[in-house]
Amino acid sequence: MTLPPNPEALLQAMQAIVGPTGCLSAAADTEPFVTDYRRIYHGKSPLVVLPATTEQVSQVMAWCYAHDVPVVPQGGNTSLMGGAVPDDSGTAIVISLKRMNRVLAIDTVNDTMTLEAGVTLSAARAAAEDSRRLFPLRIGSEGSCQIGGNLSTNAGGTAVLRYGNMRDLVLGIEVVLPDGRIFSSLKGLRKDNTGYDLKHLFVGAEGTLGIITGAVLKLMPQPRATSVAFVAVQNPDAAVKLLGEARALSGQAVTAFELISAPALDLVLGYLGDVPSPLEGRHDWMVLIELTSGTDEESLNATLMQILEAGLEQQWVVDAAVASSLADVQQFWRIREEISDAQTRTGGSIKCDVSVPLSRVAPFIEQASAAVLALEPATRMVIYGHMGDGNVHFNPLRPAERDAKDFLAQWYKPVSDLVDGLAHAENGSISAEHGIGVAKRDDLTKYKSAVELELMWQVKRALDPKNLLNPGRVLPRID
Ligand code: S2G
Ligand code: ZN
Repeated sequence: MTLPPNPEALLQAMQAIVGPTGCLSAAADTEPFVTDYRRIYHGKSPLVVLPATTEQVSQVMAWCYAHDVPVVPQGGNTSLMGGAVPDDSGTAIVISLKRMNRVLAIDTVNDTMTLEAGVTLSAARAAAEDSRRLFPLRIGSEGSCQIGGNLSTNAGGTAVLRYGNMRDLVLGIEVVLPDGRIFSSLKGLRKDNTGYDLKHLFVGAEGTLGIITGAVLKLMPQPRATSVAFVAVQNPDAAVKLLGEARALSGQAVTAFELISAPALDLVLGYLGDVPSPLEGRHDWMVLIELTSGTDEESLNATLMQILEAGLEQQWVVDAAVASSLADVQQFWRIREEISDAQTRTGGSIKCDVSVPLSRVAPFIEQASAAVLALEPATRMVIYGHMGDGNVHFNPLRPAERDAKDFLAQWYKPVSDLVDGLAHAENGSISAEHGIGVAKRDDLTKYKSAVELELMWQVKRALDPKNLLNPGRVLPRID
C-alpha cells in the first residue's frame, strides 16, 4: 500500500489534469459538496475535483488508484441516504460531474438522447421536449439532480407506473472504472444480446463500482392528452381497487397514481401556505391520478370520468376534483411534489421508503400505522407516494409539539426498524427507490441473504479491489 499523497502533491496532480478552476480546496468552497441534501451527513474532503471530460475523469481516477486515494463520485448531491458525500475521515476526494453537462445528441428516429452525466434531469427533460419527445423520469429534485446520479441510484419517481425506473430508461452507458479504464457502450440499441449486460452493474450501484460519465437514454412519444384528478377515497384498499379499475378501463393510460394521507396533505398545505385543498372537507385518504395518451383530450377526460363514476358506484371514491386547466394540473402536482420539502422544513421525519406487493399495500399501511401509533399516539402519519408501484413513503412525522431532534433521537431507529421489519415480512423492500447510501447500509445484513451479500462483495472486489470508490456506502461489512 503506497502512502496517501500529501495534500500539496494531490492538489498539484489534480490541477495538472483538470486545471486550477477544476479544483476546490477552501472549506467554504467544498462545504456544499461534503454536506448532504438534508444536512444530516457532514463529511470532510481535502479536495473537490470538477473534471470537464471523461478523459479527465479517467486520468484523475488512474492517479487516485495509483496513490490509494478514495474517491466519492457526486452528481446533484440530492441523495437522501448519505450516499453522495464523503465520510468525516478527510481522506477521500469528491469528483463532481457538474461540469460535464452537455446533451450530446438527440436522435428522433431512434428515439434516443445521448448526454453527459452532469446534465440535470430538468435540462434533459427540456431537451427532449424541444425535440417533441418525452424523457419520462419525474422526481421532485429534477432541478438539481443529474442524470449520472439518477442512474447511479436507479431513480424512480412519479411516472414509474407507466415508464419504469431509470434502469428501464437507459440503453447505453459510459463509466470510468476505479483504475481509470473507460467502459463505453453508447450505441443506443434496443436489442443487443452480446454477453453480460454490463451497464446494469453500474445502474443502482451508487458510485461504488464505477463513475458514470455518459449515457444513452430512451425517448418516448409526447402524450397528446393529459387528464388529472385529485380523488378522496375510502381507504388504501379502496385506492388499490380504484387503480385496478382505472387500468381495466384505460389500459396503459394510467401514468401516475399517488396516494396521499390526510396528515401529508395538511403538512404540505401548511408549508405552501397559499394553496387551497383541491377537495371540499377533510378526507383521510386521497389519490392523485394522472392519465396520459396519444388520443384527444376529450376522450381521455371521458375515460377519467368513467373511472371516477365506477369508483363512486363501488363506494371506493368519496369525492373528486378533476383538473379543468393546465393550472389545475400544475397545482395538483405541486401539492404532491412539495410534500418532501415540507417534511424537510418541518424536521422530525422518519423516512421509510418501502415497497410491498400491491396486494399487500393496504394491510401493510394498516399494520404499520397501528404499530407506530401504539408507540407515540400523536405521531403524524405522513404516508404518500407511488402506490401503483407498491412503493409508499411511510414517513411518520414528529407531533407538532415535539422537538424534531428529541423525536428522532427517541424514535428514528425503533420506528424505522419496526416499519422495515413489517415491509420485509410482506416480502417487501426496505428501500424502494432512494437506495442504501450509508443510512441503510447496516440494515442490509438483516434483510439480504448471506449469498446476496457475498455476491455483492465479489462484484465489488472484482471491479474495485482497493475499495476506493465510495467506500463505506451500500455494502455492510460481512467479514
Ligand atoms: C417523493 C421524495 C423523498 C421523500 O416525494 O416521491 O421520493 O421521501 C420522495 O421525502
Ligand atoms: Zn418517491
